[in-house]
Order: sequence, then structure tokens, then C-alpha cells
Amino acid sequence: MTHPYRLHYAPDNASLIVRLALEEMRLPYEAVLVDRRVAAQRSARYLALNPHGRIPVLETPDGAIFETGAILLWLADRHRTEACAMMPPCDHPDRTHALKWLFFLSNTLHAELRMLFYPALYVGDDPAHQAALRARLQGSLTTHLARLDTAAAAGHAWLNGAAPSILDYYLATCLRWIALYPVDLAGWRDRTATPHLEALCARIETRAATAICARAEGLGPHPFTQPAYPTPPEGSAL
Ligand SMILES: N[C@@H](CCC(=O)N[C@@H](CS)C(=O)NCC(=O)O)C(=O)O
Repeated sequence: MTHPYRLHYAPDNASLIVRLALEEMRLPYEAVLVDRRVAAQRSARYLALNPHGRIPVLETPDGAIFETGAILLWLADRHRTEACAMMPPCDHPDRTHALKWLFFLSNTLHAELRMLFYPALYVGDDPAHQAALRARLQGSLTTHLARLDTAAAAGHAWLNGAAPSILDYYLATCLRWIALYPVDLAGWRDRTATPHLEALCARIETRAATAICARAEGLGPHPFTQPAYPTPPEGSAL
């Protein structure tokens, strides 16, 4: 490897969150396209890195890591500096609370988004079943986001704080996706109901890391406050 890290990515996929964190931490990495147009995430080569066939994977000198939350936490712990601490350290009381909300983002919010985006994987091809699943998910996502808005209003350093955290980037990217995907449901969510999440998006959008990733993946000038469908220089989001 020419760089210590190789990020296997597709534009506007979960790999974007890892890319944002790598850029925020100013870590050198190589971005390796997973071409979704040919389902490269299910190629033997990719499955050797991630047997689940999901994007992202980060190759590191310690081996390949899959699962977005695990990669983010590993990077934040491995590369914490005075200037860039994207997760509270293990011996800090804030760690307790940052961890539970990080796992909530990963296990619940992100997992439910997968069901919203790929309903056929969960209830098959019947459009009525898919519509019922999506309606339930829209309800639960609205509740989750209201609770996240309350957490984002509480003045924690690790969520909507002065300096970006891995939770900020994870949540802002989920909010971006909710605004855009699935294409036939786009725009269903009332963003004005969660003003602190809007503030978080606005804050994250000012970061140099966001501008770099937006350029690399064709996300447009306002990827978090006014999300638009990506026009990536290579590869495809879906
Ligand atoms: N739990 C996984 C979910 C990753 C995930 O859903 N990745 C999507 C792209 S955003 C994917 O690989 N989709 C293609 C597929 O499932 O075949 C993580 O957090 O990394």
C-alpha cells in the first residue's frame, strides 16, 4: 500500500462518512472505487475484505475493517490529537454518552435507513408490503430524529459541538440521505422540526473536509443543508 489506508468507496455511500472523517483528521488515504454498476461489492475480491458485501471497507496496516461505526471509532481513537479529537477518550465521562449515541446511529438510525432504501431485502417485492414497511419507518425515523435533535441541543462537545465529531459526520450524512433517498420518497421529512440538526448540518458544511469530499464525490455546493443528487466523477451512488 502506498498509503497506510485504502478506503473502498462508492459515491454518496456510507463510505462518505469515513472519507469525511479521514479528511477531517488530515490522514492520507487511497480511495478505491467499488463500482456498484457492476455490483463490485459482491465480487470475490471485495468479499475477501468484507464477507457481507457492503460498502465501506477501510484497509489498514492492522487488516481490513468493515462497519462504518467501527471504522469511525477506530480512526478517532487511533488518531486523536489535541487539535482533532473526534470522540471523547476512554477515560473521559463524555465517552459513555458519546458511545451510546454512536451505537444508536449505527444500530438503529442507519439500520432503519437500509430498510427504507432497500425494502425488498426485508419484505420482498410486494409493493403493498414495501409501502407498509416504509410508512412504519417514516414514523420511527421521525421519532429518532426528534430525540437526536434534543441531544443536539444539549450542548455536548461530541454532538453539534464547537469541533466536529464522528457522530456529527455520521448524523449529517444520514440526514442528507433521508432528504434524497429513496428517490420516490424524497423530501418527505419536515426538516424545520429539528432545528438543532439543521444547525449541525450547517456547521459541518463549513468544514474543509466537507468541501474536499463534495468535490471528490460530486455532491454539489451544499451537500448537507441543500442536498442534491450526486454527479460523481467516477462510479455511481446506486
Ligand atoms: N452496517 C453497514 C451498512 C453499510 C451499507 O448499507 N452500505 C451500502 C451502501 S450505503 C451498501 O453496501 N449497499 C450495497 C449492497 O448492500 O449491496 C455499515 O455501517 O457499514
